[in-house]
Amino acid sequence: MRLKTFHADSLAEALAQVREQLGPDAIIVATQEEEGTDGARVTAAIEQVETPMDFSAETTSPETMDRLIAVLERQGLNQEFTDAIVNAASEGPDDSPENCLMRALEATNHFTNLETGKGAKPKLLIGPPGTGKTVTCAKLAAREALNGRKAVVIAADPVRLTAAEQLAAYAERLGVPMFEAPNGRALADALSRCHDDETVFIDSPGTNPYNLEELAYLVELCEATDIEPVLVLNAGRDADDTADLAKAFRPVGAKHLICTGLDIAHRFGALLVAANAAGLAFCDYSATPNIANGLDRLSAKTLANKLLPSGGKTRDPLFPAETATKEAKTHG
Ligand SMILES: Nc1nc2c(ncn2[C@@H]2O[C@H](COP(=O)(O)OP(=O)(O)O)[C@@H](O)[C@H]2O)c(=O)[nH]1
Ligand SMILES: [Mg+2]
Repeated sequence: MRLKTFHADSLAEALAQVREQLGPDAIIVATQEEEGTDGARVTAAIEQVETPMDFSAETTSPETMDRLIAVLERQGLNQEFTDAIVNAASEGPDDSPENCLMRALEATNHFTNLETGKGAKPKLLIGPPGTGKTVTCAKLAAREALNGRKAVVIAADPVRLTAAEQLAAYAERLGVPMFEAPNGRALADALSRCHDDETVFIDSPGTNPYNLEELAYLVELCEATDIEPVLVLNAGRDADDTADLAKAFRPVGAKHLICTGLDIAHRFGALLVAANAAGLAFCDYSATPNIANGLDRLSAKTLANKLLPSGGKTRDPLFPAETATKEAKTHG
């Protein structure tokens, strides 16, 4: 059985698409008028012709698909992106729900590493106020230091407020050099004093991306020198709001997204929708305010595990005590 969802301006058009793409034998599983629009959504299923020797024709089982749909519905994704994941997951072969979800996430998102070390571009952390930019800056520098590499931090704040002091305190504890740069020219000057083997992490002020003057300051920093902006967004907002924010930051040119606050939210769909809407690749995530080991790579596998916790069976390295307690309760 293969499931597929179709969107169209009317129910009749969606049904016509079903017939055209899946043929006359397709079974209509669900139809839905789309809220607030004249559009319609139709989910249809088709029995696959049995070809026992052709394993590539295997598809995800209806039980697995039901579990995935139920999980995704709780994640605060919007309908369009839920459908994209469901369609990708239904492409089989059948596997555990975690693996099907992982494959679907890989097919619908980009996952990458933030390049650091010799020759890597300086990273400028941008985002709305309070998403964890300053702390993330310190975490990135700490990770370099823990891996035996050199890091430098720069506070690029036009008005020297407490933010620079916060970063200075982290830099001192980490033993990494820190500069202050209140404008593009000062940033270019500070960067010219850094060495090729030092990865530079630049903290920026909390920015309201709907305020063009604030956004222009970030663009000025990026134009002053060859740096790589990285968007920092926290979990816990509404999907469309998070997507609007991510899109509003697009003029700055970030290609990577660091997700924070995964320990204080239960729904991560908004981050998926935002990354997709703004064409951003997931790189690292944070689920702790702690600086040391405060970031981890956000792979499709990690994200699938976050979206689909397997009832305490999989030990989350970030919450070992919690999962251990759950297991003890289950077995004891
Ligand atoms: N629980 C938790 N707190 C975080 C995380 N990331 C940042 N914080 C906290 O969020 C607050 C704001 O962080 P800060 O870096 O100052 O945000 P900024 O305004 O974007 O620079 C601080 O109290 C951080 O310790 C996270 O992943 N989990
Ligand atoms: Mg800050």
